[in-house]
Amino acid sequence: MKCLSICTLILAVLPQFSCDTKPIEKELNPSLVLWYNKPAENWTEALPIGNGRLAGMIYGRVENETIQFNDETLWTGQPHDYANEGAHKVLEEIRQLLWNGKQEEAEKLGNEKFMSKPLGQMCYQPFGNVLLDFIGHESATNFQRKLDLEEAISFVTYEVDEVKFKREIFSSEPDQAIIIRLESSKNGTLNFSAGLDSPHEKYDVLVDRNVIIIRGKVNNYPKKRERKGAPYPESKLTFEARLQIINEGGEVVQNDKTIKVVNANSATLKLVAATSFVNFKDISGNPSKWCEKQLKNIENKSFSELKDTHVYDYQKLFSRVALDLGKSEISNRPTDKRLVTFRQDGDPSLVSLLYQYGRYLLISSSRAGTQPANLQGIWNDKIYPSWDSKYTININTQMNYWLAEMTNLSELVDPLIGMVEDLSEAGEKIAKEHYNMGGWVTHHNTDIWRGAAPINRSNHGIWPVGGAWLSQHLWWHYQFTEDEEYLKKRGYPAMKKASRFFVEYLVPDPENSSWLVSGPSNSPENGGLVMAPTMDHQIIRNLFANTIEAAEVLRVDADFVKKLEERRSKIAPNQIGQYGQLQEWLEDKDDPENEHRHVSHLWGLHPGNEIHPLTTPELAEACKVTLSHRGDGGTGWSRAWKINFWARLLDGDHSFLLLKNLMKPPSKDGGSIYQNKGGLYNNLFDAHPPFQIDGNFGATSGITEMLLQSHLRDDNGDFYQDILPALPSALSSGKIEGIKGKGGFEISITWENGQLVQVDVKSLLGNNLNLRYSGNLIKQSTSPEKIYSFQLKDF
Ligand code: FUC
Repeated sequence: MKCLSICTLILAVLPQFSCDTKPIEKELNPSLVLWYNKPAENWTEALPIGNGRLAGMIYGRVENETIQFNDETLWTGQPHDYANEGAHKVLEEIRQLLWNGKQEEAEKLGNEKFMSKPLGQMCYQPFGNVLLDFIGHESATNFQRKLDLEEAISFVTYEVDEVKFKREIFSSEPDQAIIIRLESSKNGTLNFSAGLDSPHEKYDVLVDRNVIIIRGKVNNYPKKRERKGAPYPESKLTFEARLQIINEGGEVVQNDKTIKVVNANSATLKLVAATSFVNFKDISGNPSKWCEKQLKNIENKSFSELKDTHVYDYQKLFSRVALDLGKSEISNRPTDKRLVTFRQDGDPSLVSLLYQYGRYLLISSSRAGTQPANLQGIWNDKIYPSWDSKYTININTQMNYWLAEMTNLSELVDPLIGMVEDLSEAGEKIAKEHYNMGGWVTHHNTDIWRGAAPINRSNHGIWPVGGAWLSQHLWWHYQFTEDEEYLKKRGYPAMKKASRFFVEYLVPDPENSSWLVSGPSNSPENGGLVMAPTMDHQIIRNLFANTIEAAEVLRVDADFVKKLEERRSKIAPNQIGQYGQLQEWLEDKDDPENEHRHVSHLWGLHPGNEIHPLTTPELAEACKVTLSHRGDGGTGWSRAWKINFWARLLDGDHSFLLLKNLMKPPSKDGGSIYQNKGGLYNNLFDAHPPFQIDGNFGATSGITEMLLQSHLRDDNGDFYQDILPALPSALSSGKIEGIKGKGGFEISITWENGQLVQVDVKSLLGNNLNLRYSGNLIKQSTSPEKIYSFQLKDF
């Protein structure tokens, strides 16, 4: 009855809505469970699991289950030096051509003499598939598949002839394996056959007792040669996976390449996998040995032990943050149905689901000691994925990590820090060969081999601030944790070397010689090769400021600090142009009709902190003008960035509008016009399109920015904790627990009817607290581990 009346109510506003709230086995928390009543037809409907390294995509097919899996270290190519030796000889000429307005010639020279060797980088690869056949299950009823974010476990349940079948699948970090549990409700009725295959050309499968083994070698990069004929490096990585099948009841029958389980009660399958990758310079690993050892390590562990260990480990991270935005009857529908109507019904619990999904995906794709999350996290089924599923660092990789510190997942930044450390080594050679300068530099893409030279084409490839932007995350990690040991050993050395490059790189502007500018570079990926793009200046200012402060914290390098201060004060300032817009370049040449997906020159607003309505109101207004030119559409990640921008501009409703524009099924034609792209697939993976994970992470960051911002500081350097700075009217009541502010504060906020009810702040480091709500400030000294509570009346 209740459902009926609510459905009728909604039907009045939603013509295509159908009442689909079927009774389901156990109550599914709509803020924490993705679920569906049919199997996945394609990859972007399958459900992702991962332990930072080992990924799985579960289709939930009844008779022919497929679990497509990856190991994050399986890439084409081999250790490679991408430097174009002596490229620096044309640097000055490119600059002069640009100063003289000869962009085309400058780009031509860049393409001929300044680019990476080869011109592209390598690509992330799929590994294989676990294939499970359940003969006779075609007639299944009561089907459901789900992904429970609370425990990071995917389930498939259905009935055949009144027997209930259940699959439980997870990727365990502590046990470094994908575990598949198969159960039936009646003893002796579990029958299936298991196999492994791979999309690579060279592989073998064999069966050894109750283990299926697959061994192979990665295909070569799909393109053989670059434009000028230089070959792409040959693929050298080898891989191996082992699937062990442990049956309870019944028996095991070995075939040549598959294993059959007959008349069992239940079975546990353990999948381990590895490659010969050791690090970006070393591929001498032995995947066979690793798999053998790993299976041995877990051989005596029962399913329930493995599951308990997994859940305990995962929840240590995931449970730190809880978000409740309320729910209603419509929240109980399958996830794909909820997505279709979200733009009309604005179901707040779908917002919490997407929020926590971002955290889930980061925990699943980025653990200490692994590779950072790439364009697709660690999930990829294509031999030739879009943009190679590598690391695009002119926005995408950084967006992947915006949420990490603020949603209380600090330790997951470790892989990004590790990558920056590698790049600070590989990029040293590029600084030398391409610029004849010290320090290190990285351009707009990198891969597992830490390519740092400019790729593709000069008009967007020559962009030297990739490493400088990445270094922002090194400093954030310190600001959230104040871990001095980390800063000394890892963060500061890379930041200092990045700054060293830019001390030499900046040049005086010929029209105003007291200003220093960047170039040759580009404003990603708009307008071609130029001198003096605004974004570069904002990033370099930020890098210098952070390096100066880090040196002061560590009490080192006083002379270098002076030099950075002097250089920093001369970097060309932000400019407001003829339409009142923030200029994308030093020259006032923005096109108000241009709806380009990148909004690079607003970097200083977000993720930078040099523009804000309270501190630089004119520049903040100019950012609004720019955003009105760029519009409210774009690719998935572009929409996600705009959620963050509008939150920083303290406009919660506009921020929510962008969130709504992101939370829709992707347009049917794939969105040939960039402005019409974006959306979410049925499994809530963000659609560029194609799938790109940055939009997921950027959305979680943007929702956090609506509720808490901590990037502004007072004159003593203490951070303001701005509570509900951009609360949208659509999320008028709710509660968030455990998010983090800079300076070491763990914060929980309750609000109702658009107003704060209570805020609890746990001080982790004993810093001074500047708690601000609705323009009113509470100042409070704190002690570590103490919780401070305030209510609306206290402000
Ligand atoms: C940048 C963006 C594209 C895409 C690619 C991976 O080049 O401009 O939209 O996200 O990265």
